[in-house]
Amino acid sequence: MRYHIGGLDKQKLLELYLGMLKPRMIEEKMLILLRQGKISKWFSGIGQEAIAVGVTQALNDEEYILPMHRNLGVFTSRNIPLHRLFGQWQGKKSGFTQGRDRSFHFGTQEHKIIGMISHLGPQLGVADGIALADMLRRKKRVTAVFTGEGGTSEGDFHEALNIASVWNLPVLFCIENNGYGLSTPTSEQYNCKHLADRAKGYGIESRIIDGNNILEVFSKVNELCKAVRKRPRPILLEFKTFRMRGHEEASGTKYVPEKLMKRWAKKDPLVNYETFLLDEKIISREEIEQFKADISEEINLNLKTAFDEPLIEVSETKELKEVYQEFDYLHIESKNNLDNIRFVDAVSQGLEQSMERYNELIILGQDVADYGGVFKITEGFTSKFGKSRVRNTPICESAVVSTAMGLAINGMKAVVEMQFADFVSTGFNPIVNYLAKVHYRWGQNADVVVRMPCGGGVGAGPFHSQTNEAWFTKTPGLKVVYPAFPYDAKGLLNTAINDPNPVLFFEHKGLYRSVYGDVPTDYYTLPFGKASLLKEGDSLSVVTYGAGVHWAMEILEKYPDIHADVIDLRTLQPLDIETIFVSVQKTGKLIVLQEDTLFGGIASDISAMVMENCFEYLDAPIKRVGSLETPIPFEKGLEQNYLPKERFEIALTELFKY
Ligand SMILES: Cc1ncc(C[n+]2csc(CCOP(=O)(O)OP(=O)(O)O)c2C)c(N)n1
Ligand SMILES: [Mg+2]
Repeated sequence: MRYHIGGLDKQKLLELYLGMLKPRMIEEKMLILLRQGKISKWFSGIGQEAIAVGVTQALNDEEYILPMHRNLGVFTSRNIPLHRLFGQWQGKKSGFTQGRDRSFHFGTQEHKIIGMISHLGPQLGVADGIALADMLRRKKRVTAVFTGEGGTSEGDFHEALNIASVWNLPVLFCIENNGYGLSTPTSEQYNCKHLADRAKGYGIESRIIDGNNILEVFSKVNELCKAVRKRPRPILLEFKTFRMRGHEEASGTKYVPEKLMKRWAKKDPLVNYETFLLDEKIISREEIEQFKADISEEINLNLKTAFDEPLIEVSETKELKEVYQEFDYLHIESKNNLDNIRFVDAVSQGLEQSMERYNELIILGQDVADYGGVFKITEGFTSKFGKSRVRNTPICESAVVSTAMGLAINGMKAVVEMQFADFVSTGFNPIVNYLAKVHYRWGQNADVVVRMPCGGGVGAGPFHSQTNEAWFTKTPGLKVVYPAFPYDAKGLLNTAINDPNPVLFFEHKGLYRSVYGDVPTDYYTLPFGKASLLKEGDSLSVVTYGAGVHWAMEILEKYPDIHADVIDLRTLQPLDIETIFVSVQKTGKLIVLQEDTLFGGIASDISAMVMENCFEYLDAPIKRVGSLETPIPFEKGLEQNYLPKERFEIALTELFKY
């Protein structure tokens, strides 16, 4: 291996050596502990240390770095106290996730390290968001993000590179090409010569770097960092290296040809560099022994601290509480200056006034800029707030949601407009796995609202009509809002944007231009978790939300004998179950109406909760009404047959007569 010292001084040369020595020694210790059954799983980065260490040392401490599962060198280079790392791996309190997530699955704002989620790809879009926030604040900073070559096959990789290119974001995309993704060799992973060549397709620069040569890694990345800080842009780096151990220790390396192993063993980044330093008389054998003894002592002392730490205390209340970031709801009253406006205008007003309120609130979505979005909710926003805050995105929901997450990590707020709620399926992964879990895992909030124009009755067929809230009410960590009236839509959207937690905000597009209401012209908020009682009666209780509210009210008009409590849930998570209980205890009969297909929807859970808590009060079996268990058909008659309005009428009268 050839080393070029360039302008590096002795101190830097030693820093790079020690930077690699420490993670190597920690890993060697971990392998012993693993064999002794003292730790559970280990993903080895032995042989790849030069990349993590070289890249981290090229960044400034305030620059974010987003490592993967083999990048121990990132964590040690940012000087995390070792007992905290060991505590993390043992699920101890001194770790970073309070026993809630393992290995390198954590982030720490203190060290500007944002760890991965198992799904690999979202990491890349998150880096885009972090870099976007830096760029909007005109901070001359670089963000570095890692992926394996296997991870580059995920759509997220392509989406994130494309976004970074279109927006010219200062991100270093670092591919560690170590020959294998689990047992899959590169020949079965991709079909181009170098992954770096892919950069051309996205219109960005790339470099191929010898990932086992610490001086090459550091010097080249250091140069690139300087260049990117000066002129922000994304760069794709392919580090050629090799995975010297199994995917994780248990899975072995039987499938790796021995010849390859031998060839790469000769390129060990630590051994070669050490030899070079000795040959050049930059370091002596005695010094090396001393360094090793010091690190060994540090490891042992810190291991003892971690092992001595008691097991984490289990508290159900604490676990439940920390799924969400605490949010002090601030109630802001309207000043009674009312305007009769449509649902769609109320959403637009709420969004506009929130944009005025928070100058670090960013709107992301397809066609949301000058075009104003397909429903025209952001029409005129660019002239008021500028294109940097009202951002058209390429068609890539997953990386856009991840970008919003990155904005939140870097202290901003984001609203993502799904063009249609149906398309959230291609952004599903980061919502349910990243945004929903991040606060519980390591205390980072996801200050993101995803707006979801949803719902049927508009003749739009199976891919533009779904009301898919049940995909999200199932997932702890998300809040789900579903207003039925303009007044609620505006007040709840304002709260959703104030709330630092991830909120799925459903807007029924059938209501957009058909429902009018009196709405205060100025800013106000409404609380989550408070249903509204639209109508009071003692015959039975109707519980519903969204378009269901309007169907129920319309049908009840036809039956003046049925005196119903009509409860509009407004938010599904949190759910105002108390209001439902109180009503059922009064009426003794409950019918729950939802637009979504019935099975697995919120009506089923409400029904179960009422059964469990109000059984003695019930005078009839609870009725649940939802759409037919089919995809949503497009033709008018078929769609009407699919939707639950008519079935609701039958069920309502049956329940009344029961
Ligand atoms: C979405 C998803 N698919 C599959 C996996 C299982 N898995 C975890 S790591 C990995 C291999 C990744 O290979 P690469 O990106 O090359 O990284 P390396 O492990 O080689 O460092 C696989 C298949 C996963 N965690 N997430
Ligand atoms: Mg790999």
